[in-house]
Amino acid sequence: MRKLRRAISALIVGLMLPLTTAALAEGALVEPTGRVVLTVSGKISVTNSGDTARFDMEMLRALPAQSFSTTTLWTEGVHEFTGVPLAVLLQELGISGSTVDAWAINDYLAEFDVSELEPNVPIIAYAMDGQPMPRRDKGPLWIVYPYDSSDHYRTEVVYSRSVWQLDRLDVLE
Ligand SMILES: Nc1nc2c(c(=O)[nH]1)N[C@H]1C(S)=C(S)[C@@H](COP(=O)(O)O)O[C@H]1N2
Ligand SMILES: [Mo]
Repeated sequence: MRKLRRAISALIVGLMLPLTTAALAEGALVEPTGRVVLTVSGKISVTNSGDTARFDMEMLRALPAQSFSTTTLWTEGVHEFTGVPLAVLLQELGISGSTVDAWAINDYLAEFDVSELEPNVPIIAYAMDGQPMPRRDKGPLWIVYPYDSSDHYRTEVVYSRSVWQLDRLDVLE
């Protein structure tokens, strides 16, 4: 009898530990205090608002940042863009899907293959030349590639993935 009880206790502890660890990991994302600029839904394990992860600008700026200078088809001259790499953001959220839909404020949609993402390209840019981008200048969030650095970034597919006024990501199977 005592043996059985010990076995059950061990079983309960064994079951509880991973649950506790998962709960802690899921609680890791702070709540937005400013205006929400990006909502991530779908197959993510880190959330702060029901099944979604909502970010204000401050939360995005707190993630590892990447900057590069490039021209774009849609701006004049060379500009420095700063943001969080899409791959880094997805990793922070513990995604399990393989496709990501990126939606703009006007419901424009572009699809990304997670396996094709480079560690630092593209970025979800939140600043151009160190300044926030207003909506009329493709902001506040714009998926940007270093177009000048390689032919591979000067293709119609990459252009179509250069979603400006990004406001939602949805992680799919
Ligand atoms: N928010 C948003 N981003 C967008 C688009 C759009 O319509 N809305 N068009 C995409 C496509 S298909 C391309 S080729 C490029 C260039 O769009 P343009 O032809 O309007 O310059 O921006 C991409 N990013
Ligand atoms: Mo396009």
